[in-house]
Formats: sequence, structure tokens, C-alpha cells
Amino acid sequence: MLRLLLCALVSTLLLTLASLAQTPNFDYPCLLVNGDGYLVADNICSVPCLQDWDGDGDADLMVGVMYDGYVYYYENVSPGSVPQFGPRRLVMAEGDTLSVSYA
Ligand SMILES: [Ca+2]
Ligand SMILES: [Ca+2]
Repeated sequence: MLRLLLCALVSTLLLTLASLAQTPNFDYPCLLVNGDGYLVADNICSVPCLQDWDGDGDADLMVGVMYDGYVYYYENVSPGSVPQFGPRRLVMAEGDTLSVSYA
């Protein structure tokens, strides 16, 4: 019985490791729109990052934009599981807009 349990445990571990080693499979790209239907778009060389920035349990969007050096925040305002982003807001730090340089 112990041998059977150990075999099942090892098999489960191997299957878990195999699933973690698979190449990610991404869905097709799509355009992001905010709650008003406006396109969520920043400029060239944007660097988006999804994270629960306001701590309410859903993923918000933060985008760094090389073109103007600013960081923009889009709050996820969706009541459901499909993200829906609010209007673009400049990220502030100590009373000033947060900007980054690429030099
Ligand atoms: Ca959130
Ligand atoms: Ca939210």
C-alpha cells in the first residue's frame, strides 16, 4: 500500500513538473478599451504591467511610455472577471509627475 501511495505521489509530482515546463500559450492580441469605450493606448515603446496596484483584488494596468517618459495608471473598474480600465491618469510621486528617462 505504501509503495502504491509513493508511486502515485511521484507520478503527481512528475506531471506537475511537466506542466510547469511547457511553453506558454498566449491568446491572440487584442485592443484594450476603457469603460467609456476609449482605446487604452499609449505611445510607441510602451511597457505595460498588470498588477493589483490599489489592493482591491483585481489587476490594474500601469504603463511606462518611452516617448514622453511618463508612467500612466489605468484602474480596473470592472465589477466582473473581465478587466475594464478607467481613464488614464498620470502617476504622481511626492507631488510631481513620475517620469523616467531612458538615457
Ligand atoms: Ca486593483
Ligand atoms: Ca478595481
